[in-house]
Amino acid sequence: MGMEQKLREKLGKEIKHSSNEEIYDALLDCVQEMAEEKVSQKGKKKIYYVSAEFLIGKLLSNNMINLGIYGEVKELLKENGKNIGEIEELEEEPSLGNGGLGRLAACFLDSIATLGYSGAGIGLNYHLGLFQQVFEHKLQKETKNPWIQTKSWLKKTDVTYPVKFRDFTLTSRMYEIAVTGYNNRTNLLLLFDVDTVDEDMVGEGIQFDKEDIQKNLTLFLYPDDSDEQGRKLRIYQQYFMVSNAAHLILDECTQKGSNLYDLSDYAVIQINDTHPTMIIPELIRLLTERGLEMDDAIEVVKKTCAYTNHTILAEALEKWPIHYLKEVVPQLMPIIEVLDDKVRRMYGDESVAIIDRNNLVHMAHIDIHYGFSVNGVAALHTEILKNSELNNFYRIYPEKFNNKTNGITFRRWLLYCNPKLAESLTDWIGDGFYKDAMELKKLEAFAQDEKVLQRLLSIKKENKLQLKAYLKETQGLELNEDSIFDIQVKRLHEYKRQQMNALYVIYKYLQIKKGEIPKTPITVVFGAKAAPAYTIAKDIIHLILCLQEVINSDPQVNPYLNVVMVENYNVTLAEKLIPACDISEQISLASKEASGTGNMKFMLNGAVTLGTEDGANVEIHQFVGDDNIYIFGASSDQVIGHYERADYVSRDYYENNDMIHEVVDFITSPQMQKVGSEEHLNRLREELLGKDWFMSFLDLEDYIEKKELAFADYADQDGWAKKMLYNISNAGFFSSDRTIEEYNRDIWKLC
Ligand code: 26V
Repeated sequence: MGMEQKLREKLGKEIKHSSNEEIYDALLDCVQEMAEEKVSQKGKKKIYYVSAEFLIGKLLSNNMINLGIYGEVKELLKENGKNIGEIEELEEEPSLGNGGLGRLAACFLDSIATLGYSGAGIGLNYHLGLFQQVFEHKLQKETKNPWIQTKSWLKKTDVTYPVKFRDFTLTSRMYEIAVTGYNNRTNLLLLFDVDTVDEDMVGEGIQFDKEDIQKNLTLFLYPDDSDEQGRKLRIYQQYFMVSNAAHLILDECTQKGSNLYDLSDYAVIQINDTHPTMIIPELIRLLTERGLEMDDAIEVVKKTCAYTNHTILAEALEKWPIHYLKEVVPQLMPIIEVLDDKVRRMYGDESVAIIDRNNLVHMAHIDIHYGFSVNGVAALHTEILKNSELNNFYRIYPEKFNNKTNGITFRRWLLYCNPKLAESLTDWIGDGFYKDAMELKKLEAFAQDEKVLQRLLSIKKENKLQLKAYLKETQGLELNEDSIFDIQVKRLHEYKRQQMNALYVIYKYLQIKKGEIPKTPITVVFGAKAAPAYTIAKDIIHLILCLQEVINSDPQVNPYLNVVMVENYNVTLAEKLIPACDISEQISLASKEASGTGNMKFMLNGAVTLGTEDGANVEIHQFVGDDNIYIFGASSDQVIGHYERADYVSRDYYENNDMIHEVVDFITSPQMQKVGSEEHLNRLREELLGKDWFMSFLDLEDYIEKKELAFADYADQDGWAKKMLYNISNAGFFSSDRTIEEYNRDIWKLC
C-alpha cells in the first residue's frame, strides 16, 4: 500500500482537508506500524547499551528517512498544500540528555540498527527531561521541559519489575521507542519509569521535593546535584535504571536458552560512562540469587560488561560516599566490599582500590576491574587515559584498553539536516555514501571543478537564509546572511572556553572602534546551557548576552560584527545551525575535551574547524591536512606540564600583555555595567584574573591570530570552497557506522 492510501485510511479523510495536528498524529501511527514490522529477533548475542542519557532528537522525519518514505511523504504533503516543516514543528524534542554523551548514544542506536545488529538501549524515561533554558535579564533561568505528548513515540508495555531500595520497593514500568535503522531492522530503546511520578509536584522553575522518591524518581534528567538530596536522588535513579536493566537482560537471555554461566554468549553490556556502573554489583547479586556461587557470578559479569570513559575531568568522575549507598541500596554494599577486597588482595595498591580511605566508592574502578574492556572516545583521549589518568590500571590490564573514536550518524547529520548538500553530493558521487561513508572521498575528484565549488557556496548561503528566517521567527534574532557565520554551540563549561571566544569578540569590537574594519562582516553565534548550579558558567552566559546588546546596538560596529546567543540550544537547533556554519569553534583547552562530536557534524556540513589539538580535532586535522583547518594553542603535553608544575598564572598575562589587559577590563567597563549586572561581571573578571583554571589567556593571542587568518582566507571564496570540499570529503571516517563496526570487531563480537 502506498503512503497516500495509508495516510488517508488513518485520517479517515482527504489530506488536504486535515489539520497539521491530524496529519502529524496519522503519520506517527503509520511510521510506528512500519517500524514495528522491522523488529527482529535475529542474532543470538545482543548488545545492551546502558546509558543515563539518550539525546534522540525529534523522530518523525528521521524515522521516515530510515524507512525510505521521507521523499514520498514530503511530496504528497506538498501536493495537498501542506508543509512538512510545519508538521515537524508539532513534535516536541525529547530532552533526555545533556550533550555529547547522550547524543553519541543516540547516534550509536541508529548505527547498530542500520548495520543490522541485535541491540537495545536501556535508560530512564525522564518526564521533564533536561531543563529548558530561558533568558531573563540576560541570565539563564531554568524551566521544566515536558516533552511527552498525548500522542508520542513512547509505547507503554506490560513489563514491570520490583526494584527494592532500603526503605521501600518501587514497581517499574518499561516503555519502548522504536529505533529504525536506515533501510534495515528496527531495534528498541527501552526506557524505565514508575507509574507514581507526579509532574504536578514541580513548583517555580525546576524546584521540587527531592526526597519524595516515589513521585520524583523519573521527573528530571539528573537535576541539580549541588546538594546532598540531589546527589542521593541521582543514586536512586542510577540504581533504578540498572536494576531494571539487569532483570531484563537475565530474563531475555534465559528465555533464549542461556544457563547464566554462558551469559556472555547472549549478552554484552556497554556501560556508558560511570552512571550505569551499579549494574555490575546488581548483576552479581541477581546471579547469586539465581543460584550461582559468588566467584562464578563475578566471572560471568566480567566477561559480559565493557566500559566507556568519556572524560578525564576529575570533578566528573563519580565517587559515591559509602553512607549514601548504604542508605539507598544497602543490598549492594556487601558485594562492593567483596569486589574491593579482591582488588586489594590482588594488587595491594591503594590507587586502584574501589573503596578509598575516605570511604568513597570509585565507580570507574569497579568498571575497570570487573569489565573486560575499557575504551576512550578519541585517539588522544585514550592515550591520556593509558599514559596518565588511568596509568596504574593500564599497567595491570594493558589488554583491556582500546580506543573507539566517536562518530555521528550521517542520516540525521547530513541527509536530514542538509538535504541540499546531500542531493548535490548524490548528483556528483552517487548515493553509495549513504551506507558507506568513506565514499565521500570521491568528492575530491571535483576539487578543481568550478561548478561544484560554486554550488557548495550557494548551498551554504541558502542554509544561512533558512537559519535567518527560523531564528527571526522563533527567537526574534536578526542575522546578516552576508556575514561569516562563526559558531560555537555545546554545553557551557570553562574547559570548552566560551569565555575565550567572548574575549575575542571584545578584542574585535575594540579593533573596529579603533577603525580596523573587517573585510567581511562577522557573526559570532553561541548556544549553550549551563548546569543550574554552575555559577561561573552562568556568568559567562551573562557576559555573552551583555556583549550581544552592546555590540548589536552600536551603529559604528554592527554592520561588521554581530553577536547572537540562541536560547535553549538543543538537537533541533543544532540541525539548523550546523548546515549554515562557516567556522566551527572547537577551542577546548588541549587534553580536556575527550572527543567532541559537534566538530564532526560541522566538518561534514562543510564548515572549517578553528580548534586546538584536542579530542577528535587531532584526527580531523590528520584527515584534512594543514591547509583545511586552523589549529592553534598549547599542546596537551604542554597543558599537562602546566598543571603538573602549577606554573600557569593568569594574572601575569594580564599584567604583561596590553591587549589582554584591555579586553579583560572591558568586561567590567561602564558600558557593560550599564546593560548588565555588576555582581556577575565582576565575579567573572575576578575568576579570570585569580584562577582561570582552564587557561584562556594561555592561548588567547594564538587564537586571535588564527581566527583573523581564517576570516582573511574567507575573502577568497574559491579557496574557501575548496576547504569546504576537503572537509566534507574527509568526514567519512567520522560516521558512527565505522565506530560501531569497531566496537563490534573488538568488543561486542556479535554474529
Ligand atoms: C560532566 C560533569 C559533571 C559535573 C561537573 C563537571 C562535568 C564536566 C564534564 C562532564 C562530562 C561527562 C561525560 C561527557 O559528557 N563526556 C563527553 O562525551 C562525549 C561523547 O563521548 C565527548 O564527545 C565529549 O568530548 C565529552 O565531554
